[in-house]
Amino acid sequence: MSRYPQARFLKSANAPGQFVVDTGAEVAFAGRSNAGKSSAINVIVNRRQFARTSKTPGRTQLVNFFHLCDDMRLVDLPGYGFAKVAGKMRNHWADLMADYFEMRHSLKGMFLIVDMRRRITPFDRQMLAFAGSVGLPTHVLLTKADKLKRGQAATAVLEVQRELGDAATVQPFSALTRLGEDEARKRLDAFLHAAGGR
Ligand SMILES: Nc1nc2c(ncn2[C@@H]2O[C@H](COP(=O)(O)OP(=O)(O)O)[C@@H](O)[C@H]2O)c(=O)[nH]1
Ligand SMILES: [Mg+2]
Repeated sequence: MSRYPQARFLKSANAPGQFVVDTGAEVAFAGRSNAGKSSAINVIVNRRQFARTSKTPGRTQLVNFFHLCDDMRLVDLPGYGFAKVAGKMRNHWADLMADYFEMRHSLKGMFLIVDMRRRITPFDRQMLAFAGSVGLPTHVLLTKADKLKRGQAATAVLEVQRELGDAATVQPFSALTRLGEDEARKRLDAFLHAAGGR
């Protein structure tokens, strides 16, 4: 059963004027493209094709809003293979992200999806900087844990934890084996239900 039985896609936005009404609470999901963000969202929401995996060209460069329950939302942020983005496009992306992080009162936390084998990339540092600039708590899912041996996975978690320090909490995750799904949902709920503003 889905943990969020009413979960549904709301709308995609390419400009701040298109964002959904800024009430209630929302948590943003960010990740370098191909890190496994859509797969992680599908596991957490417990719906197979919720946020489509890979190949949905139209939606991947937009801010996608999903209703979870009551006045609570999950927001799928655009992720780039950072180096590949041409100048103009990257500027548009950076402006859109800056606007989103600065203006959203309902934004309560960020999930950053990181491929455990690649560790923290420049894209991830950029997203951590956006979150840090507005005092937003961040939780890192080190995903694709199934691709590493257990010891290597544990080392990756420790190293990333050490690198990020107080900037984020970190957990191992796998969309394939569903490792870490309960911990991830708990953190998502904690962000959504956190009292007060940031
Ligand atoms: N083995 C493994 N593959 C994964 C995992 N998560 C995602 N993938 C694969 O990685 C690729 C990119 O995943 P996707 O969720 O589309 O990444 P996104 O671009 O960040 O949304 C797809 O081929 C997925 O099947 C995981 O936890 N384990
Ligand atoms: Mg995706």
